[in-house]
Amino acid sequence: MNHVNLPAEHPLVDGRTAASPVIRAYRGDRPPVTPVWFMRQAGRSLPEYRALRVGTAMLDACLDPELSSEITLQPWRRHAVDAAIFFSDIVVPLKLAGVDVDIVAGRGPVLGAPIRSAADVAALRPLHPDALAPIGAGVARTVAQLGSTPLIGFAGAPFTLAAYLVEGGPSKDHLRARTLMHADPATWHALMTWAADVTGAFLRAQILAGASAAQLFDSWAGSLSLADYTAHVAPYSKLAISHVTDLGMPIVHFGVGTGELLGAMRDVGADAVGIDDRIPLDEGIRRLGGNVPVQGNINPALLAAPWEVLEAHVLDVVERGRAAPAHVVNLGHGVPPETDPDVLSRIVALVHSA
Ligand code: 1CP
Repeated sequence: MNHVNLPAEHPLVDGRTAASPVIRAYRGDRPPVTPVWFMRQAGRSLPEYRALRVGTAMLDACLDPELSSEITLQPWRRHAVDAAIFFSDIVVPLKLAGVDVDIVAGRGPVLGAPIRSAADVAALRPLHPDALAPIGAGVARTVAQLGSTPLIGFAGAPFTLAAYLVEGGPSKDHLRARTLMHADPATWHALMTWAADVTGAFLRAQILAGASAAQLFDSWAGSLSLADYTAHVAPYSKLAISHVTDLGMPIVHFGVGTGELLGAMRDVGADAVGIDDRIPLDEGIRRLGGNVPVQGNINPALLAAPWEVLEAHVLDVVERGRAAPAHVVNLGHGVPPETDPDVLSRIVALVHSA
């Protein structure tokens, strides 16, 4: 791997994480023990998270390096997962670029005003690199404690960001964004190019500060047809990824309900693909041609089922994952807030012994 543009003391360069099970698996080299981490492993399922967050708004927590680092480390200490994922949010770089966005408890990202017209998009400002200093500082504090466990940096893909920007907040079908790409392709192009540059810069800051892998979340891409995805979305995901390809870390690409898009999502430049729980993992592996490392896909609904039911399901996921060159066990989507954290610790032990 070529890491010439990473600092010599980066964990991928100085020997700490390059041979870790997660990094090996993302590169298609199956490690002896199957690695596991959970999307949304930091957050409301942990009492220690809820205690730390009292009195601090979500975005303020993301921009406080001490807090973001501590919250990132909590699930790693508790569950012995094989990777930590940096505690932040996909809308943080939008906020840092001056967009009026807040994360409303129980709802998600909400904008002061939606961004839909050519004039709205023209008023968007670039993200000044200095604004990313709290992100780099949070990442650096975190990797200083993680030792040989890799930190995964992440960012939202341009379409998922546009789904919030155009709608003005969470939506079910992301209909306005799906209309805009056809109704006003020039404005769509300008918006998606801006989003790709801002989210790419956010990802780059995390990698340079010490993250050893990158996950691009196109959570809502599953609302798109393959034709729309290929024509109006994939080029901008590619542009976002182009901000970090010179750094040589592995990239995972994940979306919800993307069974029809898996190959196209890989083709934007991903080393590994995350698969949600709507299709069996071996079917996803087959659709990817059998030669792509995968991540997934425990059904989050089963976290609250009796242990025997969940245990059989986890072992089935591990078994189906053997059809891929390598497999990182994860959920099909994030940890539900009401999850008993001890269940997650039990899954880690089970996967490691399977
Ligand atoms: O106060 C709180 O605790 C708010 C809940 C919360 C948390 C813990 C939000 C609001 N974001 C986060 C952290 C977060 N967001 C992480 C942390 C790292 C980890 O996984 O442990 C990550 C990776 C994200 C990324 C994110 N934010 C995505 C992509 C991943 C996914 O779940 O699909 C998306 C779509 C968001 C938007 C968002 N932020 C928060 C919420 C509730 C939402 C979803 C809203 C919606 O349904 O549209």
